[in-house]
Amino acid sequence: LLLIGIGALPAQSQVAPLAPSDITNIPPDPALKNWSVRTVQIPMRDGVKLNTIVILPRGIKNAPIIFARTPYGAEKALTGAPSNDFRLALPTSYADLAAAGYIVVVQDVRGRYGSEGDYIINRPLVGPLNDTKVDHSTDAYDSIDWMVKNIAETNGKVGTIGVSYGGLTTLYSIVNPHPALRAAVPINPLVDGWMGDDWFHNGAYRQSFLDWVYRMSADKSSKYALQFDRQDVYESWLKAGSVSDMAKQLGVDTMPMFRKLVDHPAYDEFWQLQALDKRLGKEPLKVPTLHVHSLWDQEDIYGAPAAYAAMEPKDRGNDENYMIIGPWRHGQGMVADGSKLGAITFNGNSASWYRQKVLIPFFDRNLKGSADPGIAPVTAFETGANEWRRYDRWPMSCASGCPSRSKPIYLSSGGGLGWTSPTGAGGFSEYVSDPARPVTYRQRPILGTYNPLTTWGQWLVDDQRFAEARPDVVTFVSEVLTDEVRLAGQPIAKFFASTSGTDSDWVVKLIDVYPAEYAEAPEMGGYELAISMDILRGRYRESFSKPAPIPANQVLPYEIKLPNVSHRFLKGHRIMVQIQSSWFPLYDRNPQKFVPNIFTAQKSDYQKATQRIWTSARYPSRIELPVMP
Ligand code: PG9
Repeated sequence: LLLIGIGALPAQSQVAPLAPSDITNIPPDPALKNWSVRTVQIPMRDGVKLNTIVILPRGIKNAPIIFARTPYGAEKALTGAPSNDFRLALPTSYADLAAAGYIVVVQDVRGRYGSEGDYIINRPLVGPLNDTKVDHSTDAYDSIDWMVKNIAETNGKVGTIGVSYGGLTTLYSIVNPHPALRAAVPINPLVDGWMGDDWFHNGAYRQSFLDWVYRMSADKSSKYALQFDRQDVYESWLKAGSVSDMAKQLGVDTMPMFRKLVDHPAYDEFWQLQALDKRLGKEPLKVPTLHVHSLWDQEDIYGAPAAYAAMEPKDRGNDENYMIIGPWRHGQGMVADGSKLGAITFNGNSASWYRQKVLIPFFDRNLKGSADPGIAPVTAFETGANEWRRYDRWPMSCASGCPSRSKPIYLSSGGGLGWTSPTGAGGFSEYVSDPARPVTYRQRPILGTYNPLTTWGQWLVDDQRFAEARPDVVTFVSEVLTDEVRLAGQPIAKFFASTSGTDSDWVVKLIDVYPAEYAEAPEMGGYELAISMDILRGRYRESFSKPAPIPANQVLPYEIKLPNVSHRFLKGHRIMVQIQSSWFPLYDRNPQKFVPNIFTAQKSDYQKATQRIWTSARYPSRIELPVMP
């Protein structure tokens, strides 16, 4: 059979010639495409031209513009699935806005990607920190001015939007705003880089952004990326020593932004003058603003509520300064799926709900003159209960001046947590904090922030049982709750601690412990969900701008303002507090010996310390919880 088969093959000359190529280079018929793009170079007042991409849904006219300014590449707005349909081609948020009848404009900030000029990371406003005549406020102004005069399809009204760094440029657009700017939506903005957004939290340095510094400084379009020498960066960082040691190893130490960090470890004027909430508090409120906050924002958990609070006193009619608080990670409100974060689910797609019910109606009202959609001044997702709630202000509960009053929950020796203050004398919980074995912020292996396999965006909802199991983490837990506990505001940790060292970090975590047996979702049984946690570098306990050694072995009061919560502890759950002295390698290690600048600590400076959290009548350590009726 085989022989017959071979014998039956056609002779070579009968094979049909291959066509030169199947590639025809025929673009889709423009009539099939429901959008178009125009790239323009917009001149600024100093002659520098900014690369700007104008996205126009087909047939659009007399339409408002939604304007975003980014350091991460405006072109990336166009790198969705190649499609003749903008719903597929654009990122979800831009696609939703285009579908709602908006022209979407995305611009490279000066000095990045296609834009001319010098790039300065977080370029401050013209003034003591900026001796040029241009900043993000003037660039937004000049761009808007050009757009309303040169984009024929617009109705002359503009709204600004952006996430994170783009949230910062959005907030800058409302400082001395152009008259055509009628609405702003800063999302998870970087507002105060020292107090609680990207660079530091209460003075503890977030070294996980060292590779960000490299990417943003090495060239203008982040062509280069650096890799750590280990997949588990915990090891890379521990081997390296201080942040400066690592920076030298990676070649970041001479980059201007890194020098600024090393030269300004404390909350000096460099940071104070850039704090946008402080600045916005001094500006008139001219542009209706919707602040977007994510409860589990792993990068900028401070910014949105701080900017909202700074602007709120100017909103006399309670109808110009809005906030939405979602159950999200950084930027999750703008992406397709808001139905879950890590292991936590939200009873539907909270992100698309926000875009359709709040974001677009907010823009429609201010940019198209649509009827008042009745958006609440504050819309907050209550995690735990998984419900959206409408409030007329934020916070709803605090020590004084809010509709409800916060209530302390006390730590007790032996690991309890309860509503009555301790009566006895002398209790404490002790642990040894060893910089050679720092507590990790999540379970190892810990992948770099830019490792394609990382789940960095969800670390704030990681199950905290891994930390509870360590001898250098102390845990306090309540009885099983027989009533629900609702929180709406900012918890404040007020605790008494001593250390055998002369400097120390303190990390406080407020946790919802699920019932051990959880029939609804058995895999969640016993889950320890952190709802609010933060770090304080002890040297700043009296002043953020003037660090001072901690007197060894003295019991001292500490206060940490924890991130905002909108949460319901359900019946059958328990409330937990964990305290520890490192959160590595997200934050650099405190040597636990006072040194002038922790960035340049020597290996010999790192020492073990014995830590005590005091829990007596004299030292009633507690968390002030923003409880609701
Ligand atoms: N949160 C980001 C960032 C800004 C500045 C420094 C480091 C990170 C961002 O997403 O833009």
